[in-house]
Amino acid sequence: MLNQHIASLFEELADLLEIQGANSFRVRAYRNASRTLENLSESAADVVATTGRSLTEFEGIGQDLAQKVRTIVETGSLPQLVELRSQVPAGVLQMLRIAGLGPKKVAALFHELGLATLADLKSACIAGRVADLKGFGKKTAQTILDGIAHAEEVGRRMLISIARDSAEAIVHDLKQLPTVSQVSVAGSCRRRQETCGDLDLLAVSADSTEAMDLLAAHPLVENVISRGETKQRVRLRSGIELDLRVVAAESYGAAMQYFTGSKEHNIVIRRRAQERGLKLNEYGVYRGDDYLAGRTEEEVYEAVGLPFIPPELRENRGEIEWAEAGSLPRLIELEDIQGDLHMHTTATDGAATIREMAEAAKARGLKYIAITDHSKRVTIANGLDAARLRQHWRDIDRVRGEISGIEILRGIECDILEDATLDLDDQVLSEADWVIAVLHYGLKQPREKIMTRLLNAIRNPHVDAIGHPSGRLIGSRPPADIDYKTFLQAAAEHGVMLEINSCPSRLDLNDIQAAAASSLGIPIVIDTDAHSTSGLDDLTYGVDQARRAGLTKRDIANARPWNEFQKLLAR
Ligand code: DGT
Ligand code: CA
Ligand code: CA
Repeated sequence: MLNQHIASLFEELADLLEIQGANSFRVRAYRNASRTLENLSESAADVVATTGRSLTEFEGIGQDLAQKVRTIVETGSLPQLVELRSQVPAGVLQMLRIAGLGPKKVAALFHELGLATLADLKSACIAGRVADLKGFGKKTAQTILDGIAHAEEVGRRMLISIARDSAEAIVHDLKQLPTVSQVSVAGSCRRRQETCGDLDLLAVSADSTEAMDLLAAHPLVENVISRGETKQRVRLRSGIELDLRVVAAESYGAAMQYFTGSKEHNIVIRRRAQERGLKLNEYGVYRGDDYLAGRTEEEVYEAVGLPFIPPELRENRGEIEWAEAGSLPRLIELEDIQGDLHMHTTATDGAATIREMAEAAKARGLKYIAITDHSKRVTIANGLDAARLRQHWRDIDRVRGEISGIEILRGIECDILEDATLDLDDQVLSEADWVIAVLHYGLKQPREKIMTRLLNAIRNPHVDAIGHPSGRLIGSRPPADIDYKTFLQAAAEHGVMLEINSCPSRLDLNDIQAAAASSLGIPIVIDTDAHSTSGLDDLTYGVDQARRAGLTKRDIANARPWNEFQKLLAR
């Protein structure tokens, strides 16, 4: 069981307690516990289950909490949570995610108006019942309606991070059943798309009833939508739906190939089968009525004359031609990454100190990092002016002297202001080891303005990289209007690196832009933009995005060893 999963149960507990009007001290204790668990360097479940050590040795975890974690690890849930869930409907919890609604307001909507779902809430807003409620008013009712509309729009797809966490937790638990011999995620989640519409799981099991019963009772599952002999569809508490299909062992590879998709990729693969006089479906590869293959995906691809194609490439964007020609790229892997060049500390809006970030990076096997706190324009994050930045760099120097085995660059994430100048002057930028320039404000400016800003930053001799170029937040903020052809040409010409920001709501550059950038020889840096030590774990999402772009170790600047990265930087 993942720490994140345990943390989310505590977070849910805090939400439920707050809606029930519990005292704020208790609520805060659970929220703190949730954060502590997320930042834990070891698996809480392993500590509890295999080492016999007590969790109380970790900071911020007392007796009571350690006992609760143990109960979760051993039983999958908490009696207290089950009790609260029976009192507060899931729809009420979903209201918390609507902009403008906190636990107090949600409690009023639930207890005083009896609203239990988003649909209830919407009709009550339209009917004027919400505006009439004490402490609400017409304006709040309208904000809630707008929030619901937005939630309906983005709620249909979920970020890959949430998709992966849910899928992997359920896969892990299904694997524990002795009757389940194989189980894996398929669909867009396996292809590592930025967002997933629903989750698709496949299993081989001697007893499908047992697998389906486990899923029906799983702590992440809200309710069962439908259940047949071999297929079950459930709704998760996060709102997303999941299909579990139980297939025969000889069909597992064919089903994985079919349900991984994409549809566009599968159409071409099926056509190749037909051209060879074969029939390909989710059960196997057939000649006439004779079963030829289907136990593994490798077999299926081999039957159509191709090597195995990594799921991240299956979008019919050239991967079949590469496979045919034997020139599939050896995709970058998480283990290839040597450094992380974008992260924050308590100097601005990060949760950990320079030292904690460096130690955490080192513990993850990284050989070099850049500390890149915000520049002064970002006032809400307590951005640094030149004087504070120079002091911050002295602090970094001190930590450098104290920790061995990891290089720490004195960096800055410098805003490209709305008037196209940089937020800090050239003198101070010239003293940095590493400068990432970014757009944060004025993202809605017209294309020419945006381009002037980006091109000015690229031409500045002190700028090493452009971070999260489009500034988008998936599902909530649209990207800036960039002319990528001009942008990429300028970056290539001036030797400026471009970032794939690994934050799951950013993933910026996206896959197509990253492929285009790399094809021009621009070194790509995959950064986490971590704001806490656990944020360093987001690297995996950036690596997945790079894999979808078809990139290899050679294409990624921070996959190079320190001495080679240094040379690249000196250019
Ligand atoms: P999503 O859920 O919207 O993020 O995207 P996917 O790719 O997971 O799509 P989904 O869940 O509808 O179906 C999973 C895979 O199953 C899909 O990638 C390809 C395969 N599949 C589903 N329906 C069809 C179909 O009508 N024709 C073909 N060729 N394949 C299909
Ligand atoms: Ca899907
Ligand atoms: Ca599906």
